[in-house]
Amino acid sequence: MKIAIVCYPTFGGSGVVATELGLELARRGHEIHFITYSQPVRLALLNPNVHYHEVIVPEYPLFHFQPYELALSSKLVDMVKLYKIELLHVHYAIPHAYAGYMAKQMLKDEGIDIPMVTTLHGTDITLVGNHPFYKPAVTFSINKSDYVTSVSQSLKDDTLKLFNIKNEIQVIPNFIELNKIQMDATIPCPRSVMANEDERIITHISNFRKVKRIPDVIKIFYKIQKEIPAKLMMVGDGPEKEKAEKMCRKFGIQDKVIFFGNSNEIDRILCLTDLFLLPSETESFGLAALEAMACGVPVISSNSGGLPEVNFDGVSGYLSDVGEVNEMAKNALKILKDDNVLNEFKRNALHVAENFDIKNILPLYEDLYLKAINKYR
Ligand code: GMT
Repeated sequence: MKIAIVCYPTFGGSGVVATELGLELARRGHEIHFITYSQPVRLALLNPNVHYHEVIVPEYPLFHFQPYELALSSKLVDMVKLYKIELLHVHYAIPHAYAGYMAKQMLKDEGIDIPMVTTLHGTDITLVGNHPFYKPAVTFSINKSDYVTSVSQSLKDDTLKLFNIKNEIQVIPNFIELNKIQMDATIPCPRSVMANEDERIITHISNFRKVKRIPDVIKIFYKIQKEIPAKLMMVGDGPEKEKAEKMCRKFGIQDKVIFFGNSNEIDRILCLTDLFLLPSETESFGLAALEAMACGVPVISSNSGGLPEVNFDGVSGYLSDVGEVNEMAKNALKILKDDNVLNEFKRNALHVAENFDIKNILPLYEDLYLKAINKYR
């Protein structure tokens, strides 16, 4: 199949999922065209089936806001015609589903009819898409998509609750590539670079937006390190990072917390990690938690959104109500204080992650694409 994938190229989960999906489809022989405004961070181009087309938005003094949707839909039209693309798969409704629908209409005008699949990822529904300024356009473009998928049951429920949706929504959960992670695990993982032998290593990875409750991460770690020797690795960048750095100074724990910024070496960081923290306000899925679990790292998370579908309470980690930092710290210590308990949680985390192996999830997308393409033949 010839598929165009539209996504955000940044470190956000939706871009990561879209990129990994495209790369695996390409490995399976499909021709994949990534169409976005810069090269996706995890995109490896060394595959003859993988193409990347940059959307350029020319500047003009009249534009206060650059018309990205316009440039994206025009690029989609051009690439569909040039490469005879058979299907559009847009990740994150805003503005991709809207631009995709416009492209479909323009193509239809020229006698080319192709299907569009929209995957909802989370904040496009729960935080941003739900805003009255966007809601009519988001509702319209979800209803006009040929097929709609959401990354968790919880996100599907939220979408149906918040929008007037007439379309079916199929849940296709996010995934990890266990094979690759297991291959990487054979590379030596020198813990001594980050911590002393007696210290536990705790990690948080995100885009440091408010929704991630970064201050809770610091508070939980503060309580943990009062009881046991520990280090915290903070990976990622975003608006809440500076606040977190200041908090660490205020709590006098700056020597125990390492801020890495954005990283392309997530597997290398997770192989050093004993416990992952994700106390988010809301999380449609929590790909970062799944990536941790796939590396055998248990997770302390909030129980909001789709997190209970990924992290199993008392098995792969623990879940608490949003903001319950005392309970989260107590649960973290339950896991970290005893080597045997920690090892059992590590095994369980990997075991739960196995359900989300790309081998199980990718065929769901392939089947959907086939169904959509056949419908248009
Ligand atoms: O985590 C983020 O804020 C990034 C956001 C995105 O734009 O990609 O992530 C959302 O999609 C991910 C991939 O499907 C999910 O794993 C995240 O849970 C979801 N984030 C939220 O719902 C806050």
